[in-house]
Amino acid sequence: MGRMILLMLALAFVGCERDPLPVTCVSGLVVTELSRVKGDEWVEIAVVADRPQDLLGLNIEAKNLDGSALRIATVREASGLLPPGSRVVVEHLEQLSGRTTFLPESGILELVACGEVLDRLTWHKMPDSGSLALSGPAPLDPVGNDDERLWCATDTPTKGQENPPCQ
Ligand SMILES: [Ca+2]
Repeated sequence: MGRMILLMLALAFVGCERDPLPVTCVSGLVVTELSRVKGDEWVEIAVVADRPQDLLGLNIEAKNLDGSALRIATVREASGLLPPGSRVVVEHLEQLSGRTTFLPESGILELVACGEVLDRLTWHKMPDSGSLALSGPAPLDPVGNDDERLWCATDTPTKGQENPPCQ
């Protein structure tokens, strides 16, 4: 019995060494706004979990509508615990992914943590300036924000703040 516990402990240590991601996986996030302004691409994320979340280890993945050209931006620094209901902006997605551009004009964005897709969003036309924003009163959940009619292009982004209703 004692030997088995030792072995399990050893495996646990190996696991820690190889896996830089946190043991607790971030969850309960939805995308509320995104911008593909060249050199300053960002995504606004709302915390809809019932407990605070740290974005460390979150993968933000973008690809074309046909699934090609996958780009992955990984959050490698602790964000600190973000309270339920708060909004956070992850900036410079292009730099985080090691590319010059990140978000395609039409495509798919996924928030992925520990292999689980927390939210998936599809769009067919994102402007080169301003942002694409979820209409203010829209339901903040991973399914409720899927309807493209709830999203609108805006010249006045509200980075880190609640979105106004689409006009
Ligand atoms: Ca906003």
